[in-house]
Amino acid sequence: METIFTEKHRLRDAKTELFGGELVQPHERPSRAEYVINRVRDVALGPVSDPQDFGLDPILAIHKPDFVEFLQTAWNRWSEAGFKGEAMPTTWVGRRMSDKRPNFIEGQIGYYALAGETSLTDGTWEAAYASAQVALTGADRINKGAGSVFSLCRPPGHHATADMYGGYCFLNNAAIAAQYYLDTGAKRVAILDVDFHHGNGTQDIFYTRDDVLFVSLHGDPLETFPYHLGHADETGEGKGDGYNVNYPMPPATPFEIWQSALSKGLDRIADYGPDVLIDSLGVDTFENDPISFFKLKSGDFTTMGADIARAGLPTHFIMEGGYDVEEIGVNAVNVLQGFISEQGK
Ligand code: SP5
Ligand code: ZN
Repeated sequence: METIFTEKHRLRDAKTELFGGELVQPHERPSRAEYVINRVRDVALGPVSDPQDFGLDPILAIHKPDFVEFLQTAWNRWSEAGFKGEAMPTTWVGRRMSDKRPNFIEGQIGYYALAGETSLTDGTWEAAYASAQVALTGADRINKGAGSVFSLCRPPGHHATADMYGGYCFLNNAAIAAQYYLDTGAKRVAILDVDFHHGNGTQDIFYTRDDVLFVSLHGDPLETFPYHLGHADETGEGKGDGYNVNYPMPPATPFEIWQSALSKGLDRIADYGPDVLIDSLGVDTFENDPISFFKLKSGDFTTMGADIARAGLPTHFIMEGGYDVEEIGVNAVNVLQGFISEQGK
């Protein structure tokens, strides 16, 4: 399997994450991608290629122009305003408040942030842009006939909505890739999100549409981030009714339970009959992940990959979360190796 990767991910190197009332080193840090690419190379998974540049248009097919311009300019406007630290929100659009966009950068951050842990910094836009190109280049490979591809995206994307950032995400790489498939001839795309956290951004982007099926397995949002979306009764709206499927699961969920939800999700995807399957691949379901509460073991990720391969679809793996530990490389690549060995059968 080919991996698409760029060192430009390093441009996203925030010093701060607001965590438990302290500013800590971010869990979403450059070493994550290094662990994964090193493992890809150690096991000789396949070639590693730089992304091509597909420009802004496929990004603007998902994200609102004012939001993209905000991401492009936020850091300079924040530092020019004289603030000393990294840029983070101190206000939100609370219930029954106005959705008028403020002029001053401090208010705009509150307007565009969906969570407060994700600091904006110099280089964040450049890294997020490059990460989206990594996803788009993977989509181009599938369009040219590859049976599978791994877009080693960093920063991740699935929490970003059309016009909000947060949860360590700025541009929704999986959504951008899905739209690109539709705009280049696909009729239906399925997104299977196996990150520990609910993919609220991806759900929101496609919630009223039937050309993208969104299936997510995640920690119950009553107990964990992103807290305010991801319940089982969110099934889509209008034309999208029935095309959003959530499997929230409680603390300490072991692989056996998780795998039975995966099996149901894969059945729904098979009924849908997509042209391509995107897998939002977070490995923060791991038992030792520092911010999550599922109990998957390293070997379970191999089984997961094999289960996904049995869907028999062109499959585009897009990296999402998974934190702090060296096993992130082993676990992510275990999914890909499990996929390949099942495909070879
Ligand atoms: C892409 C992705 O996985 N984003 C996750 C963003 C999570 N941000 C909030 C983290 C808050 C963690 N609280 C942990 C409590 C541990 N006991
Ligand atoms: Zn996650």
